[in-house]
Amino acid sequence: MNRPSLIIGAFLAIAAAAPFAAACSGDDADRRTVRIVQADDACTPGVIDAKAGEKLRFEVKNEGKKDHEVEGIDGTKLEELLVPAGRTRKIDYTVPGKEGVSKIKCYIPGGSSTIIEVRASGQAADAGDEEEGDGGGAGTRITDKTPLDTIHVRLSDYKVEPERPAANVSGPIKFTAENASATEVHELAVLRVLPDGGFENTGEIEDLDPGTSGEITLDLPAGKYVLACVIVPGEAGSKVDHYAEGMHTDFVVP
Ligand SMILES: [Cu+2]
Repeated sequence: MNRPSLIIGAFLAIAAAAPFAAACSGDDADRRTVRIVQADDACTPGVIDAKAGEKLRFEVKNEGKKDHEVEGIDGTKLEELLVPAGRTRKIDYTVPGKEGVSKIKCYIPGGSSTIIEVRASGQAADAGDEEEGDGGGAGTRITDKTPLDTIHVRLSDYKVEPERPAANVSGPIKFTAENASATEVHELAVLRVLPDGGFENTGEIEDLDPGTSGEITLDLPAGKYVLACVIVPGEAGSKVDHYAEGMHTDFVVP
């Protein structure tokens, strides 16, 4: 082989390898940024159009005076994200690899809520490693440490009733929740009260069908908490806001 063809050969090898390298390692570069703006009465936009399998980066800007949360609901794999008043936070989301609608709840616990629909259309941009929602736990303080205390909580229409109003200790605390309702899906969210009066959603036992139970262990610092069901209209087939209906109760971690 003479020299010019060697150079051409090397060039072709690089040209062929480049898109592959981008697909493997350029995760940040090929994410499309989608801005979500939170005001105290609603979040916008209400609909996000995307391609099946598309990689998105939500840039969530809270222009309100209250802390907001965003999280995936009804099987959408998006962890809770707390956005304090006046701040912007980013979170990555990969659209499921087939056509359909994923729901994201943008809300103030006990306040306004918007369900944002991510509408996936067309062929998968990158079919493959999507995961199905499992209705399991999610949250920021989930731990696999051995719990130091266990709190049993009864959920009904529309009450949250822990067996005790306080834990015995701070640290890893296991919550078990039973949904005693005959008809409604409920969940248990452990909300930590922040100095500004907002909430951090430390973890949830999500989407408990009537008559079912679940558990979660959370590593909790001392402080004031609220045990709540934060299902909003349009989530899990509900027509009402469960927190507003009374599904919240104060709880203390000493
Ligand atoms: Cu509920």
